[in-house]
Amino acid sequence: MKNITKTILLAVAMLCSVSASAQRTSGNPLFEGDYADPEGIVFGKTYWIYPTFSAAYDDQLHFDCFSSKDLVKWTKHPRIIDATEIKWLRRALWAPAAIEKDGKYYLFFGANDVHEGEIGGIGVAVADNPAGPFKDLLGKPLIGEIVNGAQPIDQYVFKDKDGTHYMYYGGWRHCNVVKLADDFRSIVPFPDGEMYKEVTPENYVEGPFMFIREGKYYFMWSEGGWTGPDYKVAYAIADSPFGPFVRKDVILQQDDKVARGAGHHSVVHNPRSGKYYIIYHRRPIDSNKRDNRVTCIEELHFDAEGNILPVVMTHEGVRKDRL
Ligand code: FUB
Repeated sequence: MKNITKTILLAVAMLCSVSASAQRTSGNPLFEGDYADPEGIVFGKTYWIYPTFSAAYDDQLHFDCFSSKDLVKWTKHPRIIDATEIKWLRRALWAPAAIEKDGKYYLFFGANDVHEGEIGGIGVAVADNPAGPFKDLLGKPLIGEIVNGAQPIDQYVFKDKDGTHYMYYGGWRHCNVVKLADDFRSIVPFPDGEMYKEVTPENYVEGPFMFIREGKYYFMWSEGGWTGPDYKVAYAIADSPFGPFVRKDVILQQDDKVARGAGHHSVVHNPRSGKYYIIYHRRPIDSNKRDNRVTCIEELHFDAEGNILPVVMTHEGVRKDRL
């Protein structure tokens, strides 16, 4: 009897320690459900992730978002905006990009998988809270035309060192940068009068992202096809937000032991711990379903010269890291 009790106690202790250690890392995926194109951002002491709801185009009519204090425990905020608010949305609500300005939260998004002559493109919504509810700011696209061959999707809004807001965007293998007006209601000309500058790097397909580290501009993007296994993330380092963006290397790609179709990412930085994280989507190794894309996280490492080291995809994710 004594031995049985001892065995039971040992088993309980082992279970407790497994669950305690499981809580020490985020695990991958970070949360349940098919979510792609995750845009991570820090607002105050909270991490936020704004992803695409990954489903058939006709069913992509809303966004959910997620928040966390420590990267491990995530809270879902359902339906932060949907088709009842964006009157011109028909389908394919894609790749949100959030930014805070003057106490308001702005959510840029792509809608309708727009082609020449159709209504759709990049829109913008605003809220008093990062979890919404977001209101369509314009009631129409901010950019609805196809310029330099770039489909108006996959925008990333970047605040430069001098406070200027630029928006990088583009699908179909072309990337443009535009300058946003102070109220985010329009785009304004660059000093040379141009409205759109093409900054497409070699092999670029979609999903641009930018961050500054130690004074350098890290420009990143996705290559390959998002529906297949060969999706990947590459990057360049530049001295200016306009490039030139000379492709350095691929840093994230499929791993036959872990997952395929890894790409469309973002990067968050914790200024307190100094750590950088890449948040990206991938398709589980045992899945061939196009929309079975899940949101994952890994720590991003740099070498002494500032180059980004290849990302190792894991099932464990990252450890707790409070802001
Ligand atoms: O999720 C919809 C589309 O898939 C995105 O806009 C692309 O970047 C690709 O990830």
